[in-house]
Formats: sequence, structure tokens, C-alpha cells
Amino acid sequence: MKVAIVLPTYNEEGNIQRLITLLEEEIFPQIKNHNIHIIVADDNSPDGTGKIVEDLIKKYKNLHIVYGEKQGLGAAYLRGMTAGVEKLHADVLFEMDADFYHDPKKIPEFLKKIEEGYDFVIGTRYNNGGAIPKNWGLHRKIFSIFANLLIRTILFRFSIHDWTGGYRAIKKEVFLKERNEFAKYGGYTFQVAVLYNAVLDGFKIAEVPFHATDRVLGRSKIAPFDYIKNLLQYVIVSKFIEIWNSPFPKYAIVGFSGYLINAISLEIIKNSFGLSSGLSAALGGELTNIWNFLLNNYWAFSSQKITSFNKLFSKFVQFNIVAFGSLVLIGLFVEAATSLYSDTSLVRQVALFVSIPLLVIPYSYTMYNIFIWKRWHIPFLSKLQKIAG
Ligand SMILES: Nc1nc2c(ncn2[C@@H]2O[C@H](COP(=O)(O)OP(=O)(O)O)[C@@H](O)[C@H]2O)c(=O)[nH]1
Ligand SMILES: [Mg+2]
Repeated sequence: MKVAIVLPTYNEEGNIQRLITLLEEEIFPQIKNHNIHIIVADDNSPDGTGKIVEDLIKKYKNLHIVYGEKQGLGAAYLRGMTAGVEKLHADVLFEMDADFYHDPKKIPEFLKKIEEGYDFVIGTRYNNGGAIPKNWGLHRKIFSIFANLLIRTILFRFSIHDWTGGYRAIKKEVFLKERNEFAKYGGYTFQVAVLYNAVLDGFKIAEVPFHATDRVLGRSKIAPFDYIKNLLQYVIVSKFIEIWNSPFPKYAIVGFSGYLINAISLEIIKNSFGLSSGLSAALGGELTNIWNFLLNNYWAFSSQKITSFNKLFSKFVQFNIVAFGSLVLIGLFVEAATSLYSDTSLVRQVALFVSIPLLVIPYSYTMYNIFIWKRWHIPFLSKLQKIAG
């Protein structure tokens, strides 16, 4: 494969020659099965970084430089990667800092993951033996760990440990799909945005642990507070949009309409057929199940719509089992609340009311997504998911 390592630079005169030499003389010779290039994306650094690279280009034919205005790191990557795809026809693009923060010895491991079929390989500092720089102060360490934990929690994607890091290898297809995310945001928010969109688009993600090392020469260019503010804003807004676009709001409307159907049908059945109250409620309950199942299938979860008649039937049976589980949960909760406090109408009603958002919604939405409509693929439940059909 053709690989382009994009090195963004702004005033890296102290590092760039040493890094390029290390890559060319020590790392690349170990990689025999790929054709590797370096693209320096320099923003007309006043310290003469570009001149140093131009001198090295005379020596290394696989070294290139693209200049541009200083418009932030994301814009520099966009420029470098666009050149990689359009001019070099690269299949794989690397993101890597020019200040030795990212251990270049790890490049072969990234490429191995790509060979295994992954689309997006992330260098991670937070699991499997990865590490943040040892010489960082305690504050910075806590801050860095906490920020990533917060992002993972808000996005509710725990299998990716390092969202903010800038040591990555992506396939050309990922770049072409997500290229608009690179220059949309200030600071390093683009790193999260590119990765998050790749996750939503279903690209296969892998992680490679590495030890980060603080720069020895030159200065860091980040402005921490702006960075954190933009990042948090991005993550919260994006998660909100994800939920908004998911089946969840429609599922909630279906659930509420089901409640109304249940209440009304109880009265209609009782009054028109003269059945006992209990039987009327049970029949109304089953009518509600049918209503909920059909509306969820053809509207809320229409992206995973079940169409074959046989499957519709077996899924409806499963749906009833899930609904029965909800009843059990409500029953247990009301029972617990009344025995814990007092068996009054107020406690019963409050317990019933609270049990819906606390237990029934998380439980049933999860079951629908895992077993009925199967939007979520949970590795350790994959056997059960298969059985569910
Ligand atoms: N082209 C370009 N490179 C940048 C810019 N900001 C940072 N870089 C480069 O991006 C890498 C990481 O930047 P650095 O200042 O070390 O950030 P830190 O590691 O988060 O402190 C280095 O190679 C920088 O030279 C920019 O605005 N334009
Ligand atoms: Mg750095």
C-alpha cells in the first residue's frame, strides 16, 4: 500500500530534521511491504522549518512539503492529507506530531492493524500499556485522563480510550468521507469530530498503545481553556444530535401512545363486552403490545424494519417476553417501595411513576436495540443475539 505520513509543523526547526532522519534511516527500512512517503504540512513557519525540509527533500525522494496560511492544526492536516490522496494517491494517511510526542517506532504496528482490515487506527495513551508523558505535572495528568473519561462517558462509547490523541492512521476512504470535519472547529476538536463521525459511519476502529513523550525542543501551541470549552461543547451537542436522530424520541412517543391505548381500551373492552376489570386490563395490555410493536417496527426502528411474516411473528413473541419483564420490574419496584415506606396510594403511584424512567425505559430500549431490532452489537452477547434471530 501507499502510505503518507503527514507531519504538521509550526516552528519546529529544533525537531524536524531529527524526526525526518529517524523516520527515513531507521523506521522506514523496517517496513518492506509498503511504499511510505512523508508530507510536511507547514504554515510558513517564521523559524525556517520549511527551508530545513526543502534541503532534506534533495536527499529523500519520498519527502514532500505543502505550505499554507496558519489556520490551525485541522486545516494543516486537511491540506497535507488532500495532497496525500490527490497527488501521491496514498491509500493510508498518518497523523503524527513533529515534536516526538508520538513514538515513531509504533508505525509498523499501526500498519499491521490496517492490514488486518481496520479502517481507523488510533494511538492510545490510556489503556493496554499506553501512557501520558511521565514528566507532566500532576494537574496536567489528571486533566488529560479526566477529559478523555468525560468524552467517553458523554459519547457513551467506552471501547475507544483515547479520543483526543493525534497519532492515527486512517484509510483513504475514511479521509474522503470525513474530510469536512478537519477544518470546521478550532483547536483540537477536529480530532474528536473526525473519530466520532467515523464511528457513526461504521468504520472499523483499532487502538495501538504508545508512550507519549513531552517535547524537549520548541514550544507547545495549545490554548488549554479554549480547547476544553470547545471540546465539551462539541461532544455535548453531537451526542444530543445523535440521540435526536436515533429511534429514541420516536420510541418514547410510541411508549406514551401505548399508555393511552391501554387506558382507553381497558374502558372500551369493559363497557362493550361486559368482561371483568382484570380481563379487560389484560386484553387492553395485549392490544397495547401489538400497537407498540407495530409502531416501533414501522416507525421508531424503521431503519431495522422486520418485514418477513415469520420473523414478525417470532419477534412479536420476544417483544411480549420483554414486555413481561417490564411488568416484573414495575411489580418488584412498587413492592419494594411500599414495604420500605408505607403501603399507601401515594407511595404506590409515585413508585409506579418513578419506575418508568428509572427501570422500564432503560430496560426496554436496551432490549429492543440488542435483541428485537438489533441496532447494537454487543460482543459478549453475540451468541444470544444470534439465537434471537
Ligand atoms: N501546520 C501547523 N502545525 C501546527 C499548528 N499548531 C500545532 N502544529 C503542529 O502540531 C504538532 C503538535 O503541536 P504542539 O504545539 O506540540 O501541541 P501539543 O503537543 O498539544 O502541546 C506539532 O508538530 C506542531 O508543530 C498549526 O497551526 N499549523
Ligand atoms: Mg507536542
